[in-house]
Amino acid sequence: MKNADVARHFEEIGDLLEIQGANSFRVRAYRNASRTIEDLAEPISSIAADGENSLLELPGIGKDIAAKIVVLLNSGATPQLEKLREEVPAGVVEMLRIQGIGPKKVKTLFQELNVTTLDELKEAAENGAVANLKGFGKKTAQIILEGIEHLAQIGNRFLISEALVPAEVIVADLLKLKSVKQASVAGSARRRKESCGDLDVLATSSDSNAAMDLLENHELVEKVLARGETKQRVRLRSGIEMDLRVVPNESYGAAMQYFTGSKEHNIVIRQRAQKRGLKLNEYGLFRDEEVVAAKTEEEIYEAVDLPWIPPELRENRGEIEKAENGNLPKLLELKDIKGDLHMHTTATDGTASIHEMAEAARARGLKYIAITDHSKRVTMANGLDAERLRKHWAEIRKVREDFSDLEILCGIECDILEDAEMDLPDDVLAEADWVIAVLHYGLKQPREQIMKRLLNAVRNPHVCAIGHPSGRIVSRRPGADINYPDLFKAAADNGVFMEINAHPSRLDLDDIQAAAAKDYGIPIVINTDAHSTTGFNVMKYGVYQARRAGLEKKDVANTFTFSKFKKLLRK
Ligand code: DGT
Ligand code: CA
Ligand code: CA
Repeated sequence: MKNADVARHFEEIGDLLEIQGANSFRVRAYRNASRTIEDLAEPISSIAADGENSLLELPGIGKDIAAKIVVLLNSGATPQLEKLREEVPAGVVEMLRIQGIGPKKVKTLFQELNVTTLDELKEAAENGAVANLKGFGKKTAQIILEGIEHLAQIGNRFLISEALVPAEVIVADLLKLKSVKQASVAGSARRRKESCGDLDVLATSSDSNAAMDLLENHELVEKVLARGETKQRVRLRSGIEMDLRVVPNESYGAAMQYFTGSKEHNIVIRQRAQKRGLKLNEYGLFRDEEVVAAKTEEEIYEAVDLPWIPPELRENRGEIEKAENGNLPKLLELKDIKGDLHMHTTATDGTASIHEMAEAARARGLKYIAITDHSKRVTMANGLDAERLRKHWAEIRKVREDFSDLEILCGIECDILEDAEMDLPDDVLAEADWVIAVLHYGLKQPREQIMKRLLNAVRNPHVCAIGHPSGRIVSRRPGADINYPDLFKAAADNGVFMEINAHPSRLDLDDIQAAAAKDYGIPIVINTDAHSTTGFNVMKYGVYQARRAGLEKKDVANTFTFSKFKKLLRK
C-alpha cells in the first residue's frame, strides 16, 4: 500500500466518524494521522517495517493508530473502516464534498430525511423537504442545489499530487523492463496541470506485450479496461484511469509531443507544420512519405522553427509567440527556493514544535522561514489572541538562538474578518516580522464585500502578503469572487506580496492569476503552509504552478537571499 492509500483510509475513517457524531478529538486524531502519512517522503511501509516505535515517532501517530497502520499494511483493510462503511452509505460521504455543508448537516440529512445519494438529496432540496428541516431553511437548500451543480461540473478530476505519484512509480517500473527503452508521463500530468482527468503514459518497446503485462499485474492497477496492439487503458486502485501507449523508439519525440498536449497547443503546432508543407502526427513529422523529425521533441519543434517549449507552458496562452520571438521565460526551479514564509506549529493546528519545524526546514536547505500560526478567529484550530501570540513570538525568539544558519521570522496568518477588520489589532501586527492576511470565512460574500476585505488588508501598513488569495479548494470549492486587477493594482501600489500556496489542494494563486500578478510586478512568494515537518514536501507543486504561470526565479521573492528578501519588506 502506498502512502496516499493509507492516508485516504484514515481520512475516510475521520469523515465517517464525524458523520456518526463521534467526538471531535477522535475525528481530528484520524485527520492528523492522514495528513502526516500523506506528507511523508518515505514509504509508510518501510517505516512500519522498522517496528511500531518508528511509527510512534511520527507526528500525530499514537499507539492506537500505529496499530491500525500495521493491520492495514498487512491486510489491505481495517475492520474499523469496513464496519463504518456498512453503517454509512457512500452517497452520504459524497455529500461532504458540497461546499457549505459540513458533516453535522450531512448527518441530519441522512438521519432525518434518509437520503443516501446526491440524486435523492437534490430531490429533497427541490421539493422543500430540506428547507423544512430544523436549522436548514430555504437558503441552505439553495446552497445544496448549487453545490450539487458544481460537483457535476467539475466531474471526477484528480489533484496533480494524486495523479503524478502513481504515474511516476509506473514509469519507473516500466523502465526496469529490458524491452522498454524510454518511458514518460505525458498528458496534463506532464504539463503539471493542477488537476488531471486521466493519466497518459508513453513507452517505447520492442515488445509491447511485456509493457502491457507489467501494467496488468501492477500493484497499483485495479482493472484493465481495454487492451489493444499499442494502447491499453487501466483503472488504478485510487480510481484514476491511465492510458498506456507503446510506440516505436524512432517515434518517441513525436508521440511525446502529441500526447503531452494540450490539444490547443498542438493545433497551432500542426498548423505551423502544414504551412511548411509538412504533416505532423503521433508517429512523426513528414514531408510526403519522408520522415523530417520524430525521435525527439526538440527535432519536432526545430522543424517548425521553434525552440523546445517546456510542457508546463503548452496551453496556447502566448507561449508559441514567445518561443517564436526568443522570449520564452527561463522557468523557476525547485532548487531555486531558499525560504518558506507560511507554516504552522503546535501553537495552533500544526503537529510539530517551532524547533522541530526549524530543524526540518534547515535539513531541506532552506535559509529562512516564517512561523505563521492562526489568529483567534480560527477557533477550530485554536487560533492565537494577542496575549498568546506575544508569548509564541517570545518562544520563537528563543529558538532562534539555536539556529545561526536559518533566519526565523515571527509571523502570523491573520484572518481578514467578514466585516473587513483584521482579526488582531494594529499594535500587535506592528510587532510581527511578517504578516500574511487571509480570508477563511465568508468566502461566498458578494464581490463588493470580498474586495473591501482584501483592499483593507492590502492597505494595512503591517500586512506583508495575501495568503491563498481566493480560498478555493482545487476541484472541490470555488474561490471568493475577486476583482483581480483591482487587487493586484493595490498590492503593487502598497508593496504587498501575493502567495502561491503550494498545497496541491489549494495552488492559490492559480496559474492564470499568478501570471497576471507577475505582469503587475508584484513580488510572489511560494509557501507550503506546512502543518508538520513533512509538510514542506509540497513545495514542488507550488513551483509547478509557478512554472505554468511562466514565472522565473527573479519573479519569486523566496528565491532571493534573505538580505535581498528583507529589502522588499515594507518596514
Ligand atoms: P486531462 O486528461 O483532461 O487532464 O487532459 P489531457 O491534456 O491529458 O487530455 P487527454 O488525456 O484527453 O489527452 C492527452 C493528450 O493527447 C492531449 O493533451 C493531446 C492529445 N490528444 C488526445 N486526443 C486528441 C485529439 O483528438 N486530437 C489531438 N490533436 N490531440 C489529442
Ligand atoms: Ca490525460
Ligand atoms: Ca488520456
